[in-house]
Amino acid sequence: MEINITKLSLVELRSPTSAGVFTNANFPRDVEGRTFHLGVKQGDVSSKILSVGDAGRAERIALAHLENRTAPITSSRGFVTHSGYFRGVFVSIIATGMGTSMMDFVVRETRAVVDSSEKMKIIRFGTCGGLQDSDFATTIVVASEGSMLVRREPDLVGENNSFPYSFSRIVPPCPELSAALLDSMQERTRGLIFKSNNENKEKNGKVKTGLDVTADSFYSSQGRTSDAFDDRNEHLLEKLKLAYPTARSCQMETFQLFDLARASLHPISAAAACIILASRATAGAAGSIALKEDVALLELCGGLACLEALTR
Ligand code: R1P
Repeated sequence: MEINITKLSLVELRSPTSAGVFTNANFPRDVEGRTFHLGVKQGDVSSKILSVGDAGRAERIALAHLENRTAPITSSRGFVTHSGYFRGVFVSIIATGMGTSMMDFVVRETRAVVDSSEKMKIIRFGTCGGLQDSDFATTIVVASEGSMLVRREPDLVGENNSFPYSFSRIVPPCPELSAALLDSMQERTRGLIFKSNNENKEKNGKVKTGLDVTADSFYSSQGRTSDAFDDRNEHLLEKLKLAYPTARSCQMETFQLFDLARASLHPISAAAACIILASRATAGAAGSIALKEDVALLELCGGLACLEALTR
């Protein structure tokens, strides 16, 4: 079949989830009010949102804990919005994908379709690397101390020994929501039986608080070295720990959530927790990598804790 591409507008090609015609270049929506990237409109999304990176995690938590679910809204940009009722309260679980830009879309486009008079609560529940020697993989880190951003700065590449990374200021979570999340997380993960590291049973699934580090790359700005790129990051983790001794988790979205919640002119409360998948501090030692069965258990129990904190 021959397709005459000139008959289709570029916008139609980019927006298979929607009616296809977008207005307003400043904040594009289709004629029914759906946003350009998440494909959601007013009424689709709750003011209480659980954001997770992984689409499978979002679906598992939604299937396990939500009742009277509406059909998931899948956008062509990789977002999936699940909505339903948790203990009688309408909530949404959004598969956000990875990185600060994806979190930016989630926060701005959901804020745009939730009534501006309504206060929003957003919790991120992700996975991360562990930065403290004392933390086993499967530890859950609640970012009670806030989050800071590590950015790769191409303009700083200069002489041989230059360090092309910047460290931002710290942005705190909403203290009340973060305290509620910590409380529920401790409650819901107490007494779990893990498959891994039976000799160190008591170190698995601990809930701890600390400072989160959000990086703009999984590789360079998280200190993963490479023979294939000129990253100049061999001393990144060491510098980070010197500057931020309580840094505990390293992942890719939380800072953006906290910073947009701070900047939002219509109120958003934000908090975050992450499961340590691998310890960057004790790489190679016993307990430094989580088993997938243990992560699956923590996803469901931790997801429940997040929903409880959102709906308290
Ligand atoms: C990288 O593997 C991804 O995993 C972490 C990081 O923040 C990044 O998104 O979180 P999620 O498991 O929520 O995606």
